[in-house]
Amino acid sequence: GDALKEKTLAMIKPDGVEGDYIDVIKKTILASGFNITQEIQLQLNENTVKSFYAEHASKSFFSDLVQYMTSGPVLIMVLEKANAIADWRDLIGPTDSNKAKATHPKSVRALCGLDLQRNCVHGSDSPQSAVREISFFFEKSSSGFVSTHDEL
Ligand code: DGI
Repeated sequence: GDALKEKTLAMIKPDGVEGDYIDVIKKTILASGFNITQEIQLQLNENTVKSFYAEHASKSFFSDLVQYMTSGPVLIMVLEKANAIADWRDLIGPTDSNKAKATHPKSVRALCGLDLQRNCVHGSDSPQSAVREISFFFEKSSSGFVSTHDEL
């Protein structure tokens, strides 16, 4: 029932949108039993990406990550089902798309990702991250959920 349902944040990153993978990824999501309860297409700006990925601010790849994530539009979705957080992480596969191709050939990153950085999709990695990331992009209003960012 509803009480067992969990929400996670999914994102189709710029390489996934650019590569025309939105339809196939959404079909995979729905065929795997998730409901897409919210979605919005956004062009992220530098400050938004820096804040979203704040935990990686000290990493050597941070500036590349910010440049990549602002290079084109993204599609952000809230996915809902029982065990949504772990199941979406399983479905997308390892961070490195090349590793995904080798070890998880049916995963989304194996099918749509290009390399370690351009891995086509995001998924929240824990219940804490899911709550933070969903409220980063969406807030509840009298008319339901609304985006906290400007739609494209
Ligand atoms: O939760 P994930 O997206 O699987 O991975 P993460 O939170 O460790 O890293 C966030 C994103 O940063 C990841 O999707 C791609 C990028 N990234 C991670 N490690 C590296 C990286 N990019 C580069 N260029 N080099 C890395 O070592």
